[in-house]
Amino acid sequence: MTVKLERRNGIAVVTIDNPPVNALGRAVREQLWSLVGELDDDASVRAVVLTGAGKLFVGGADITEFDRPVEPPGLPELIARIEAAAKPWVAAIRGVALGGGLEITLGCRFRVATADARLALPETTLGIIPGAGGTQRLPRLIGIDHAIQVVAENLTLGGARAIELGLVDRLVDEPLVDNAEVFAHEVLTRPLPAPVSHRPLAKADPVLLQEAETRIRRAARGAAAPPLALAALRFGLDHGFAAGMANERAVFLDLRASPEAAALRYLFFAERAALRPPDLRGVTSLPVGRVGVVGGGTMGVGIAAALRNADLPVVLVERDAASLARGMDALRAVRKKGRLSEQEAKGWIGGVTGAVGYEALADCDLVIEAVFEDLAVKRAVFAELGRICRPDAVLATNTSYIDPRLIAEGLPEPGRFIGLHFFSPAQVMKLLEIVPTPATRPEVLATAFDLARRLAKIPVRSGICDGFIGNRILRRYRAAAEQLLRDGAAAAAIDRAMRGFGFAMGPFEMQDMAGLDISFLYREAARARGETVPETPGDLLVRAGRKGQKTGGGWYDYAPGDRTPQPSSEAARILAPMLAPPQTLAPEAIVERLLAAMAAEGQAILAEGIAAIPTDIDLVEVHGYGFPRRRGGPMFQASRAANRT
Ligand code: T1G
Ligand code: NAD
Repeated sequence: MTVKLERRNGIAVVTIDNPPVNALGRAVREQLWSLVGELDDDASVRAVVLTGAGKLFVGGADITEFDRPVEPPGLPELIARIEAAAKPWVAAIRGVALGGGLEITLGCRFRVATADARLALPETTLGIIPGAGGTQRLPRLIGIDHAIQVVAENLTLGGARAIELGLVDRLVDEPLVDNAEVFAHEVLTRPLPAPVSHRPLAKADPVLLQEAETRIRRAARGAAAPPLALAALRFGLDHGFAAGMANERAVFLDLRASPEAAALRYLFFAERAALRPPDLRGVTSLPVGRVGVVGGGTMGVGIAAALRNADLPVVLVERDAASLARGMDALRAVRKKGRLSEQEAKGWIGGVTGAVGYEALADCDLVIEAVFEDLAVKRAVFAELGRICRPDAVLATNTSYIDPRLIAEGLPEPGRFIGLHFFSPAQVMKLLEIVPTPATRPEVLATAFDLARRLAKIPVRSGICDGFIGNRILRRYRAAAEQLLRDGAAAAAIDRAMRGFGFAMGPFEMQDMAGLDISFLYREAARARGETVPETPGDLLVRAGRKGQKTGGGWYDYAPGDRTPQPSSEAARILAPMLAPPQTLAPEAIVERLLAAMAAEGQAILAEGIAAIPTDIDLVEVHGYGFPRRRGGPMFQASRAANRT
């Protein structure tokens, strides 16, 4: 039984007990459905308390059911049945009440909650809208303006705010069910309020609605669900509850079957699975209480900030006092951007000890190296770390391209060494590529995954190859984009097509921002090693001094102080010898070509065992390289394309 019933002195306590998150799957709905009738017919029952077992109320409808047709009883019908029940239902909420979990409380006559309650309708994050009355009942409780933020902008309400807004009738302490029972007896002594669906809905200020429309469309960046969630709210406002419910359900079912929702569901489960790799189940990670970061440049500062955001004490080591001062100033600047109180900000920066020289790292449990991308420099650092750090301390490198095995050569206890590849800015980007060497011990690998969970990162294990998973696919993506250029397509058209697909920037705009010289130096190093690397359009530009925004021009021109890409006749002149006559390609054709190149490289990566499963590649692309979340990733796109043919 996933729904338990207990009778207490005239109050029936109904507990949803469906681990891990009490999702409202078919079995739960069926049992609740029959319980409503049974309790209505039970003369000894005067009111019903509905609650969830364990640390939360309900995590929503069962997302695993979304790939198949809805099975009766549907959630809207069940909630309407609870709302129309002869006995009042009181929802008793501890922890989260999300999606359908919040919607079922709106069918209850009353809601009580503990202070830790978190109430939200995150459906738009899954590419859908609430489908069981959230867009129609919520505004009748908290007003349309607040409902817009919850339904279309994924605002989460805490217990205190929910009381303020009238969503929750009382905040109660634990024991929750006991206090909900007391509350139930109390409300039976006075006239019951109307069911939520019968309550009036105040007209909305048209200016407010228009502002919301603009705000939500901009934030959605092409995603379908948020604007449709707002539209469903407005439809109910204009056409009343019943019509609003019918419209909501139709939009919900339509989106539920959409490729966008399928992509977001795919990522929902992939992200959760990534945190708990099956082969590390039962492997104990090592304790990490103090972390050293060597190198206080772009990455060192970001990594230190990510560690501080997870409340880990940090020792930041630089090669000289001036570099250290620069690093600490950069950290303070990062801190300023955070929403910290003065006291918290003091504690945040206070948790960083700056040092020149490695002795300060002697009692660190983990040390992450982020110095220049140069093998000799990195080796010298690890020679020092091998000498100074405790033999059980985990030692990690943040290298982007260098083979970690080469960096670890000669290191005492190589089993404690691992690659931890963060992405810039490291305190923001969620991806962490974890690159073990053949010598890396399982508990060290488990420690890396544990660190990712503590830093709220998405960990993806990568084998060792040039560029690991992400930079290798990026190289292939760029090469394919340059091939389109050679074939006569314009850089601006290629960028426009990829932005239309959902990327924040196209490949050429992105390279101008990062700098064309990084990949140029990489090719030059290969040529210096005697490898045959044909000249590329990018090489022509760099040789002409065009490295991107930092030189005022790369694929595009940039006015001083302005990051807006401007078409460049100079770039066109330099590139002309390498390009075919101009041709216009349809945006879809451009997107298809570039996605196919990414997926082909992904397939090669899987075949070589560099990545274990396609979702790993998609998580890398979505969380490290700006692949639009609502598209799932190149491997997801490729599998959908394959299913279409
Ligand atoms: N359905 C099915 N499985 C779910 C689930 C759900 N709603 N939520 C979580 N899981 C699984 C998850 O995959 C993982 O599985 C395990 O539970 C623990 O999750 C009609 C249609 C609730 C805050 O969007 O935000 O209602 O990996 O690791 O960190 O309008 O899960 O162990 O096999 O995340 O403690 C709306 C989604 C649904 C909330 C708990 N609800 N869930 O966090 O655990 S749409 C959501 C969460 C809807 C109605 C519509 C979080 C959590 P496994 P976890 P956690
Ligand atoms: P950076 O040039 O901004 O910073 C490197 C810092 O290391 C400098 O401050 C320098 O003073 C310091 N340093 C050099 N030698 C040192 C030594 N012996 N001891 C202590 N400090 C020393 O470089 P970055 O962009 O932060 O890159 C650092 C590493 O991270 C590189 O391996 C790079 O490939 C990798 N990485 C960079 C990015 C990125 O986007 N910048 C992303 C991922 C990984």
